Amino acid sequence: MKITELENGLKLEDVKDFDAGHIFECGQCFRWAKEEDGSYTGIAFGKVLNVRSDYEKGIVILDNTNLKDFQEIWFDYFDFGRDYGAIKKELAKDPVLDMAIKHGKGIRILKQEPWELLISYIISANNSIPMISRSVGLLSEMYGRKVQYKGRVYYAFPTPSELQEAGMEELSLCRAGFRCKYIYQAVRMVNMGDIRLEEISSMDIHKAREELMKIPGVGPKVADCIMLFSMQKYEAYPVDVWVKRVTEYFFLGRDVKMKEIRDFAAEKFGDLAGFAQEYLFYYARLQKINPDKSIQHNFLLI
Ligand code: 8HG
Repeated sequence: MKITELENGLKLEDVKDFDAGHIFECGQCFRWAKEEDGSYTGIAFGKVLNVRSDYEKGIVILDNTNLKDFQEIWFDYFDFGRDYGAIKKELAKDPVLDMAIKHGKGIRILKQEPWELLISYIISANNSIPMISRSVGLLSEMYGRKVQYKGRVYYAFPTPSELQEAGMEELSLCRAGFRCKYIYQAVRMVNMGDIRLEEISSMDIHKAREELMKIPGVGPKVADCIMLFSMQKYEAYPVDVWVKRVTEYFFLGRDVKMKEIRDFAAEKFGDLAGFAQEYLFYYARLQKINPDKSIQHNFLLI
């Protein structure tokens, strides 16, 4: 990758497998918004960044950053150290994955922050992506630090100590409904040291899942999302309704229990299950796969 410094940013060339739209709209993150010019602006690690990309030319422009932050934050955040070409090649041996990858070839799994993802995915339970984004945004506006960029105000995701100030009633203003009491409890568990997210990150997937599930509002699916998107547990295969549908529809041909889907993914995709999951999740939502309607299989092979 070639890096050139710009006025208030960086130009990256010879970048492979990077499409800002795929990355920010595949469903893994909640704090990035598309601008009128097609670029995306978001906030992570307390910093606002604007990203535009050209997949075919292999160019990525990062605005509002510098070389130091790129090396310390964004290189890892965008998982630039990983060869997604090799992952796609391996997964595309399966015709269903081949098709899903064609639609989301520029997806990369972001390395997000465990604390932010714990709360975001507690909010995600039985919720839709626009509603999750709204609640995470409101929580940040109420308790997070203000950051300015191009005359607009953005809000960092609040730290555990910033959220400690929030009572149950105030928390309900983030409109996360019944999940607010879980946020309240999770904040306290982390601040009391009952839950240590860095320690959990270094555990194997089974132990990490078990520990995360001690937190109210965290079931196996929420735990798998947190592990995949912030703890580098790439063998996790979070089974939400979309992944359930797409796995049943294309691979299993019948309704099965969650556990059976997880076992199937572990057997079929192994260490790459998490990546396979994200290509499939994005594809299923794009195609609105619904097994209740009699859609012809071939119709979807496009
Ligand atoms: O990237 C995601 N993968 C999976 N499997 N589930 C996700 C992702 N992102 C996301 O928000 N979810 C969950 O799917 C949260 C919510 O339960 C539902 C929204 O469609």
